[in-house]
Amino acid sequence: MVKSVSIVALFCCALSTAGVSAKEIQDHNKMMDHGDGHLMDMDGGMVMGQNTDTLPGGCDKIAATKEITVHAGHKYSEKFPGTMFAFDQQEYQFEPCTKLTVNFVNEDDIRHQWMMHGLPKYLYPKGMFHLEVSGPGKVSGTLILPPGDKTYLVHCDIAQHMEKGMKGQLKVGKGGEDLPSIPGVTASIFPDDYSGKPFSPEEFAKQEAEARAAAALLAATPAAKQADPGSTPPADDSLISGVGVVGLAIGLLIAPFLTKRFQGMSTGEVIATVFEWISHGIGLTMDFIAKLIKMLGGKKAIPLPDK
Ligand SMILES: [Cu+2]
Repeated sequence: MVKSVSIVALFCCALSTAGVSAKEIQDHNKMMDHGDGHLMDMDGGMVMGQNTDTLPGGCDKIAATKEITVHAGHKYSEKFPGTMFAFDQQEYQFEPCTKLTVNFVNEDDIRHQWMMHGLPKYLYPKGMFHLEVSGPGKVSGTLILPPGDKTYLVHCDIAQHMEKGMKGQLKVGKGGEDLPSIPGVTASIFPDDYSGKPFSPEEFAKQEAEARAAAALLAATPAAKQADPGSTPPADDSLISGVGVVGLAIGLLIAPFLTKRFQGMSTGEVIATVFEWISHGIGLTMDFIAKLIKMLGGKKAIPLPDK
């Protein structure tokens, strides 16, 4: 009797161990479509910014159709000392205007995301394409990559997951400038310090100032070369009026920003972005005018009746 009980106990024990070691990946393939490329289910699966058919401005046709599977989990961080989370791949490259399907597999018992930033906002809400799974599971989404050579950040936006290694870069065409601190791909702006010296705020501030100055120099260099000639008045003294000087100053101030903002964009995308700004500006002005009228009108809100 004792023997048979112990055999049953052993059998149950073996079964439960197998259940723990073999992680089941739930396929989130029955999500509800909320419209605007947003799909969700009740089990923590989510897709945002899905676009299967609208061509981004500047794309004549879908250049290629690709499908990748991205794995995310703690175990992929093991090859990068000092990290906790990672994707199985840190760099991707595709032809501009590629229709890309991403199968995102989360292998951890926590929430992870594969979020792509910097996409054109007229097509992707907040410029994002976003896949998310809570716990071990798989979710799939599709987008159409914009034209132009640009490097996009992909990361997990759960607090500290990117800082702890879950990030990568996706290059469209030749890509743009490399992003910093992509595990195994690029150097960190602020390298980890294992020297054992006590933390010095002055030393840190100095390093940070140096890094910022270097970044500003990098951003300003192409801007100076490519600065819009229209913003520079001709070298005729009589034309340098107060307005001219102010205009020049504003032009010089915003030139690096504009150059950086429009880098790698097609004419269509630049126009779409400028229109987005103008419509936003008009909206703000209208709001302001409405508030002003309300204020000048002096009509107070009708008070709630006393109980
Ligand atoms: Cu994560």
